[in-house]
Amino acid sequence: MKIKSVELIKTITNMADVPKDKLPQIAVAGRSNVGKSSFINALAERKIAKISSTPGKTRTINFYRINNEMYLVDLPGYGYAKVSKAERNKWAGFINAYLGSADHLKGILLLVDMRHQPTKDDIMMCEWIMSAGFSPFIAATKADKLKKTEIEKNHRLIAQTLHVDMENIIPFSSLTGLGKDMIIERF
Ligand SMILES: Nc1nc2c(ncn2[C@@H]2O[C@H](COP(=O)(O)OP(=O)(O)OP(=O)(O)O)[C@@H](O)[C@H]2O)c(=O)[nH]1
Ligand SMILES: [Mg+2]
Repeated sequence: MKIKSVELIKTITNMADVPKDKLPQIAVAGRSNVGKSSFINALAERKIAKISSTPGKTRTINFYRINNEMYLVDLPGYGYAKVSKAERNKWAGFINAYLGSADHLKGILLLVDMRHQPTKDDIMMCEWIMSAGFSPFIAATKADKLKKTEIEKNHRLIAQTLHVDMENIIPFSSLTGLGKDMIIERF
């Protein structure tokens, strides 16, 4: 797929507002601050999604339409400790409700931070994705912060930790665009 346009169509806080048209949806999931909104900006080649160095920036589910062909869905991040438990539970409930029931959800792209071993939350999310019948589709973000040898080492570590083949984990950088074309090809 060649990306010609990226438009923010809808920002929702309620399942009733999920777009009802038939376009397939691919959700972008991952820990808070891992780079989900930056990933969407890298695809759009402009700052369409709000990003922040403070975790917990995205607090709604945002639907970006690509070329009138599909939606990329920017989700709030999980695992952010600095919000109240009640608020965290509210987000988790909302994310789960969306992932568990979106009729047109075609895939889930899981983002993990390439610099570190995946967290317990990452492992849980990955297991959930596979148990829900989606194929593993993972991008390892912030690869620009690693040397080539570290990229290779961590690529293997992430694959082992998540029990996913290395070919389904794509080293990615929203700064350099590394991995972007490989990811788009799989949409
Ligand atoms: N060096 C580098 N920094 C990145 C990359 N991706 C994201 N960042 C930085 O990481 C921080 C968080 O990025 P966001 O895109 O807001 O992360 P998010 O996953 O949307 O976070 P929440 O909305 O809080 O869940 C920002 O300071 C980004 O500039 C990357 O590939 N390389
Ligand atoms: Mg975000």
